[in-house]
Amino acid sequence: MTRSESEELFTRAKKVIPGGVNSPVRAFGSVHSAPRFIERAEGAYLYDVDQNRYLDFVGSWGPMILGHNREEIRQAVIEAAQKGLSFGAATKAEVEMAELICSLVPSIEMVRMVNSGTEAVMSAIRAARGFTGRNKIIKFAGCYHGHSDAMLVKAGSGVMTSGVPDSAGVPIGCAEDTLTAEYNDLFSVERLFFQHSGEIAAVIIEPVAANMGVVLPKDDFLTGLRDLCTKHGALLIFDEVITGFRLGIGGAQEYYGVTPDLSTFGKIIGAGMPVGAYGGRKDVMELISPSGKVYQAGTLSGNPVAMAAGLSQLRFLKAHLEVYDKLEVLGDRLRNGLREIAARYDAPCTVTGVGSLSCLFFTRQEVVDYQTAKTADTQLFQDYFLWMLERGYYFAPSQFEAIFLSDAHTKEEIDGMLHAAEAFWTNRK
Ligand code: KE4
Repeated sequence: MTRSESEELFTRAKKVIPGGVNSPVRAFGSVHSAPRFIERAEGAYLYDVDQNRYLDFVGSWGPMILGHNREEIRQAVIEAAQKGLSFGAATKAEVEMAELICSLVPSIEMVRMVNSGTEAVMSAIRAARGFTGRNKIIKFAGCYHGHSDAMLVKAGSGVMTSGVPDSAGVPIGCAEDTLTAEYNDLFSVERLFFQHSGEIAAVIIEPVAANMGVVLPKDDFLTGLRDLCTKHGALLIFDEVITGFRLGIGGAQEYYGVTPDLSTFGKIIGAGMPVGAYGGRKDVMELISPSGKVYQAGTLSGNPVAMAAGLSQLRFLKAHLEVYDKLEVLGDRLRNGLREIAARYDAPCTVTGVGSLSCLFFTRQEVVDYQTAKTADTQLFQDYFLWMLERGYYFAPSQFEAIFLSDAHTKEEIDGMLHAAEAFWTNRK
């Protein structure tokens, strides 16, 4: 594969954009390579500026559940754009989007559109703090909820239960109200509720963690969180920016049968356009300005072109629920195929996932939380990633991300990828 145009663009980019990219993971830093600059995408494929074609297992990190450049969605965007790009005023499309989300996700009684998952999480946390009058938030090690200050926090030292900044520029004052628990460890949550009784506004979790690789909730973990939040008067926030409308039309909360008080969304509801949303209980959401005392705003929130894209994708999914059955079949084919290869070659791999979300961890350990996820051999991941990229398979350039499938992928393409994956191990013997 030639890379000259991508390499030239990356050289130029690094002079005028921090790290040469507008989001860090795109820089290919953790695989010690240079990013491929993508020119266009169609169905399940990406095409880079050097005319290389890749089968895409990132899907723009989640939005492209129906594949790239879907005709219905492109036409909806063009039609909306012909009427103008933004009015800064109320539009019908925003009402239709809110009504559709409320109809598809039973826990959502009211919803506010924003422009990213980060903004959705930041706003949901402010709503929880405003509703409860409490300051502290519990998050989980390994879960990512966007880059708002309160979420860029890691666990303090053993004795300290308060958070410490996980990024420069985050004041300790923003971090100390964020507490960190361990995924799939209800006791680590119960202990924080005991230590900070009456102080915890909310627990926020990715109901299926997809930012430390993919880690599934153990039986009763999510119901246990639900019970603890109810018992202690805290709100349960499901960050469904990835899982929303991906695990099913009702997201992870429908798939696992657990009802959060608030949920955050992004990605799929924008179909690739910049969209986020947060919503849930009416008694909480009515506190959001202008109906209540919790301020939140946005120039482009509910943008008509973005709404047209998101409405088109959600309406298609609602009308074609069989897409989720297909994604389950394709996901099982991918996961079982990778497991069979690992068994044949005694490869140090663990495969996780559900539906169209998967992860190939390069570790023999069962991965149930951040500590076990971190046992993965990232050098081996890098070798595998580059082997697959050179053969036209585009995965997330980090061990701690997800493999995303779409309605545009086929069994034959999954099998082709598995063939290349097997060759990686044959070649290493
Ligand atoms: P955005 O602000 O990037 O739209 O959403 C933040 C966010 C919130 N919650 C969850 C569960 C998320 O996964 C994300 C963002 N996901 C990453 C992929 N792991 C976005 C990719 C990137 O940062 O470039």
